[in-house]
Amino acid sequence: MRHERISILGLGAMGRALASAFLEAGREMTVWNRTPAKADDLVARGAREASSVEEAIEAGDLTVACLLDDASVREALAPATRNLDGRTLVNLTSGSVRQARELAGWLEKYGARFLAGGIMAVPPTIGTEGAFILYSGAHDLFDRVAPVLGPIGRPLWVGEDPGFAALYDMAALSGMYGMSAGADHAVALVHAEGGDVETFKREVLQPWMEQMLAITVPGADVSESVPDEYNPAMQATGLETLLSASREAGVPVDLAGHLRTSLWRMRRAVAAG
Ligand code: FVH
Repeated sequence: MRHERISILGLGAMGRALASAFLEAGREMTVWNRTPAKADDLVARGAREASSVEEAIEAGDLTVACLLDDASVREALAPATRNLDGRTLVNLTSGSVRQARELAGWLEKYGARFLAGGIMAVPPTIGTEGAFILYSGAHDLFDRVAPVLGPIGRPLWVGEDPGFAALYDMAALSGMYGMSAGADHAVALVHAEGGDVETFKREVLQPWMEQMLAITVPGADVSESVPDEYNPAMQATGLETLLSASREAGVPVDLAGHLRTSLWRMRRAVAAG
């Protein structure tokens, strides 16, 4: 089976970035979007516009869905179930582990082969060196389609379980949001106590986060994975000090919800000896 003709369902910010990267790589493209006007620029650059999901699926060796959420994927595919037999669908729409597993089962019922995906990039970084895309599902299918999908970002297979791409995607997002919430909280604290936010960001926060990111990503059980010098009791006390410093500065500790997760893990580690 060839996988060189690609159809894309969904031309939001991400779908358009994906289509654009495929076009630049010389792939034969068919695009579909619920609101047709979003295809104009891609059509001017050589893509073909399908007037229905059925037509898009028929036109591609491989169909990539990148829609708002799981419900929109189900809604878009519902009229096309008869076109799915023998087709390959890659879903790059964000969703939960359960949704990915259920979609895999549903597509299998209609004879389609399926890879679930998670995009570790934002539209402007699609196709750039740092971009990578998580895939889960049958390894033989991944091996076949990975070279075709390469132009949008480095393909990374994370397991046979179709839910794993979503699992790692959501977990990585949690890390990212925790990091941004931490940075928001840090800036709010410096601002509240009259510090110079720009200098703090540039000379303290950024180099500190870069240094720490390299060494402090913990294991599943913090008590088993912390190095000796990373004393959980000291960390728990430090986190409590940080929470009281925030209260003193009048910065809501809700901004630092991630600290409570860390504190909970440290206390468990202390309790476990
Ligand atoms: N953009 C980003 O930074 C992130 C990066 C990580 C991955 N996400 C996920 O990618 C999915 C799409 O995101 P997007 O940025 O393209 O989102 P929008 O620009 O809002 O476009 C949404 C598209 O979905 C179509 N759509 C919505 N509902 C339906 C429906 N019921 N039936 C068919 N299509 C639907 C919408 O169509 P229209 O409004 O233009 O007619 C857009 O094509 C998403 O899962 C992110 O979490 C992006």
